Amino acid sequence: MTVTTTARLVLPLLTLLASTPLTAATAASSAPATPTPAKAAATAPTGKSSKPAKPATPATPATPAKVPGIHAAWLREPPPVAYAAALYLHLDVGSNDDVLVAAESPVAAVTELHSMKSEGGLMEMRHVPTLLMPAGQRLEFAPGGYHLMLIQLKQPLKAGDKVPFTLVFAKAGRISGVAEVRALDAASSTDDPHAHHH
Ligand SMILES: [Cu+2]
Repeated sequence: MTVTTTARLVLPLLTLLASTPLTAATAASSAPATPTPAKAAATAPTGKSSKPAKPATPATPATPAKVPGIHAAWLREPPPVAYAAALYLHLDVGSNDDVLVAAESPVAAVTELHSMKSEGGLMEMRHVPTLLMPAGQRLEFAPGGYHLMLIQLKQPLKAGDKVPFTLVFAKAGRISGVAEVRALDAASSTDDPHAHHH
């Protein structure tokens, strides 16, 4: 069971490691995820009891697991005829490792997770089906790196509009956010490959 889970996570992890633009603000605390308590001796000595039998420890729930948090989500106002637009955000992963498995937005027919990197002088975008989210980290989806690709926009998006979207995690489930559409300024318009057809 553990093995298959690990195997399932390895691929996205490699994807994560291979793509540098996604910066994790927090240094990875490489503490083992599940500290294994020393196992009690298999055979309890019958003679002397080392500890008084205690009633089961009351279920003091540890601090509730922190779910992923979405911050500072935005996208650049796309040209009126744009087919697609890139949405950026910061993501605090929460207290569990998780895997981002899907994204949705009502303003687009399809929403995909994309990576972007420069290859031979060209910015190349890739569809990333799933992405490992290491516990406790803040991941930055920013221009030039990871983004949510809103494909086949159903409506024009204007500066000031709020665009609802949802990220779907393997463990945490659906987490929704709202991205603000920011004005397309001349300085940044030329470096945005999303301004053109996908
Ligand atoms: Cu894209």
